Amino acid sequence: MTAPLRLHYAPDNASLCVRLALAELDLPYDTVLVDRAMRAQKSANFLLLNPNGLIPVLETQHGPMFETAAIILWLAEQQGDLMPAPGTPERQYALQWMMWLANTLHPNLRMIFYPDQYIDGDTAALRQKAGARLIAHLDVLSASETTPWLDDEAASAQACYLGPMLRWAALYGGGTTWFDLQQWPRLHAFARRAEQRPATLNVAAAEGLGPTPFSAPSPCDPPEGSAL
Ligand SMILES: N[C@@H](CCC(=O)N[C@@H](CS)C(=O)NCC(=O)O)C(=O)O
Repeated sequence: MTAPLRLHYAPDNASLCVRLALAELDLPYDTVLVDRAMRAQKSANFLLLNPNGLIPVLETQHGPMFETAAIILWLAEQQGDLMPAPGTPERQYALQWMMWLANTLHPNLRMIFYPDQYIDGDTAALRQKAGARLIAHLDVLSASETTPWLDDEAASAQACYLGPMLRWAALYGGGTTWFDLQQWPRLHAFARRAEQRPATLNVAAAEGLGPTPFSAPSPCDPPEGSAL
């Protein structure tokens, strides 16, 4: 790594997934706060880094990179074992689930959090439909036999991505009681394991996520910036 990595982040935003990967890999990095209260993600300077106006961006020695899953996969190529080796059956399924997290679960959550970015007018029906779809997605994930990483002690790229999404689903999907992670014992056990990892404890402290950030999240209380 020739230049320091620089993560443009806001507390409890998608940058959290990248931060977890950086921490798991023990890679040094700097952070730059994106001030969401000022909509800094839509500022001219930020749009030069990510023309989509979305957090996160990771600046590498090659330039700024956006898209959470791509960044995590790129980091996994640099060092460590967040992804199985190329050519293995384990990698086939790890890639499958990374794309599912990025293309299915994450966009579904975005429709719940930002419905007005998807339709004009009354957004209640969209949020309700996306909420029901989220439940169905978690049913699929929980029942899968190609997800050994859900039951694994070890860190993985998928775990870095999923942990925060379970948190956001509970916190920002309509209050902490709109769904109960314990309805999926396997996902709940995953969340309990993931939130006790040293890397998660460090990142949770840095972003004020509380003691049970994935299994029983409370609103974040960050030392700087804001989640929304
Ligand atoms: N597909 C993008 C989505 C990122 C995303 O949704 N970021 C949110 C924060 S969690 C954001 O920037 N929201 C602000 C906005 O939509 O203006 C990725 O995976 O990086």
